[in-house]
Amino acid sequence: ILEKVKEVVTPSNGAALDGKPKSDPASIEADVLQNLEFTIGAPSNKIPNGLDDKTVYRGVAASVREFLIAAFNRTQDYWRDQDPKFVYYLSAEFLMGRSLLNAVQNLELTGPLSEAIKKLGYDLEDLVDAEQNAALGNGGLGRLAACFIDSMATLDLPGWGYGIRYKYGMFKQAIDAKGYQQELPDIWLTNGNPWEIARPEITYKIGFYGTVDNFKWSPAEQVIAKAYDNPIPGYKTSTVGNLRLWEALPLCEFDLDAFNEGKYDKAVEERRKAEDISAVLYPNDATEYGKELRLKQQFFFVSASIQDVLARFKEKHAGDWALLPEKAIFQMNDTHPTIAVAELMRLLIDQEGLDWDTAWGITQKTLAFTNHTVMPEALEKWPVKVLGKLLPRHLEIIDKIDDIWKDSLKEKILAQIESEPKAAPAKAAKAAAKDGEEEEAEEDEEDPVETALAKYGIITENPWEKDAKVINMAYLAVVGSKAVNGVAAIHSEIIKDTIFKDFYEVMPEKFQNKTNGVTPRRWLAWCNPKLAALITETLGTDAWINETTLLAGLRQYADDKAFQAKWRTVKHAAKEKLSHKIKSLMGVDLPTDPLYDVQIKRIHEYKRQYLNILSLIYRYHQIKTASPEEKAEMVPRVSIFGGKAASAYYAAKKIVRLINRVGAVVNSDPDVGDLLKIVFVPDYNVDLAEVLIPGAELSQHISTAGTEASGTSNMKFAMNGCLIIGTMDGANIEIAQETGKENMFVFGMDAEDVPVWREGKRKEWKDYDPRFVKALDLIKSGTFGETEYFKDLVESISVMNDSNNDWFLVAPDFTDYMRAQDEVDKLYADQDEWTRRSILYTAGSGFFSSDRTIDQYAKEIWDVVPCKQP
Ligand code: F58
Repeated sequence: ILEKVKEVVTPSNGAALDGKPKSDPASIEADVLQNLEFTIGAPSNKIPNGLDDKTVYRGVAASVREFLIAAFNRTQDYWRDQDPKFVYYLSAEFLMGRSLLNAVQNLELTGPLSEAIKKLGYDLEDLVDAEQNAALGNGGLGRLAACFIDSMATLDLPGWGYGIRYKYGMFKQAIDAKGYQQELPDIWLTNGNPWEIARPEITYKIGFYGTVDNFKWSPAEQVIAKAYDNPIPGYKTSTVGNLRLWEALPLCEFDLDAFNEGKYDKAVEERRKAEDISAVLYPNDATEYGKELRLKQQFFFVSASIQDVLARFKEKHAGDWALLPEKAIFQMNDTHPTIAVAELMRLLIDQEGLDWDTAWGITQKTLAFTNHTVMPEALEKWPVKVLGKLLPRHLEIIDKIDDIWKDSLKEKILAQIESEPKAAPAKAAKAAAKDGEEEEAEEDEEDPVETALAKYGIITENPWEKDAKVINMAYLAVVGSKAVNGVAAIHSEIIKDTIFKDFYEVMPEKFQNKTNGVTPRRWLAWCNPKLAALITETLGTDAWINETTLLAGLRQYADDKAFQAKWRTVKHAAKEKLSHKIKSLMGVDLPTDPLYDVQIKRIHEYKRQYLNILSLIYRYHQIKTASPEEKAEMVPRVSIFGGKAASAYYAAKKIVRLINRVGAVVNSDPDVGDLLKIVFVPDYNVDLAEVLIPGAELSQHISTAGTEASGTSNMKFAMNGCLIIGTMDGANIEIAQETGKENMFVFGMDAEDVPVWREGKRKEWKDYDPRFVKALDLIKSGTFGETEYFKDLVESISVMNDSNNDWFLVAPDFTDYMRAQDEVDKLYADQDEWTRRSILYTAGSGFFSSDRTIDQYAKEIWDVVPCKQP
């Protein structure tokens, strides 16, 4: 019987029995055929060449999955046996994109697999397009998490990602005929997900609501978290890491009694309520219900993940809790997982019986926190009312953490005040004397100790609601963590000066910088194969794919005319691919001679797509009014936009519409011809980025200085030899350092001047650039239609009053932006110089590999070392 079973269930390449699948083309071909027939159940009369690409993709994915699982099992067995310290990357988002090509490339199977697929009558490239995008993330933060787990595996670092297996990921964006953004659900799991392994045996109970009696929490509602593992292959290593995502399920699947009473809704109510938790990526939080659901999601995945880690720890080290910080570190990706501080405390105290101090000591060594933004709306503050209702025991714990934390500061603060020169001791004495008295109206008359303590409060007054308190989750994370980091050098400085100023002053040692990075596998080697091949040929090795600092070796060829010509040829091929992609998606014909200028990122006022489109409106006006001679001098340009606006973000949605309206007018104007094309590519996502980035020649990273924490697409563009026009913001600054500031089109106010401007000059400034005024006039006069609709958008940057204040400095930065754009045009006319710079961008991009970032996290925060199978 066993022999028979082996015959039937063993993949023909012998994966399951020998532990290592056979990777020659013939074995892979046989295995794909077997998977098509037995795993997918494709009609046998159509195998091999009567099938559609989607079906063949599923058969191929099933085969690649065998390779992944074989190596995954070996890695995880080895790690279990070696018991190294692990990092657990807690993130509400992992924006993975597609997996097939990445897995095949990382596993070094591309050659034999392509050959096998060809023999079957198909093409690997076509199959790649049949895969759904795994879009379990909003933007940069989620994609960063995906790059990080790729690097962790490549560096053999014992580590797992932990998150939520959303049923619906990031909404799909459609642009309707009038230019409006429409949101459609992202139903990505319909055809199954071959890259995951369901673990019905790995489940945890997660409680909500209920009461606390003498520190004992009795939840009123419970759901099950079920694990799904997603193997993450490293490159040039046998290590395959893991991304474990949780699905929410009901304790009781179906209430048969209710059903028998004819109450179908009630019979499935519990299931529906539970499934809501892992249903949608960041549900609308405009309503009370939405808010609570979001907190539920956060607690759900955090609790399941910590319970999971503690369960494994207990298997090995039962009772030896002091060892936990030597075996595990949780990195909290922004504030979304920060309920972990209270949950780890609860599990250690209530479940494992540790005393408060021991638990707190362990917690503070086992958690670390990354901040990704200084935008106040994105720094989560949960109303005490909401959190206390959903997680009453956690509120108690947070309350106590807050008290102990403030108490611990009292002495330090008093000492600080006393050590301040002259006036300070008097103040302190006055404060001491006043103890217990009512506060004076005047601020400098207040008790300085109390005043100082108030600003450290984790639980504070709600600025938007009287007599209501909120929990500042970022503060909770800072207090509960061993390290806090920003994501680019400037950002890490800004957080020390602004949002965490007071915390930095009392514990400077906690604050670090970890400049973001991106995986050079997906974002150069795999998405731009021709450029990658040229780099490998030039450097004489492909070792740069893991050692990106080797890219610096390209510098010596930057002036070499023959090399420049080769570089231009491969860059042009990527442009052609992009042009084809846009043709197939939108039916628009784009010429490939003009400069390809790309701005792709979430649509946000601070990212200033508005500035870009205004300059294009002016460019359009110039074309319309130019003489034939002047036209002949102009540098033709294709401007490509892409990005999603949050569904409730009114201004961002108007900007999307404006771009689309301007595009419609410009592209159909016969006076313009090929001098300017403006396209908005709908549904910007990871797989589009993989075509847009290699094809771009200029990319725009033009946020108001001090607002973009880092940016990561800027790094991807730089790696692919795309020049940057940008402000001195986020990682642009470091990219300028690495590639030479003189090679970047830098413009605009810098981060120090922006607050000064906002405070002062803005009020009396009237010095609008005539070109800016002209561009706005064209919108106002109806050139692009919908004057009424665009009215408030126009006024938001041109009429100063209480609601309009051009907070992101579109008007004052416009003139310098136009100067930088003129420089762009001028330089593009000099193709040798342009190409030289392009080469220098790639050569200077080595620092921006996420391998470097992760290596720094591992050494400077996590204390996790590589653990590679011999
Ligand atoms: C981004 N944040 C930063 N947040 O804006 C960007 O500068 C940085 O490079 C990147 O993180 C990685 O560090 C970001 O993407 C989000 O997507 C939020 C997720 C939760 C809802 C609100 C947006």
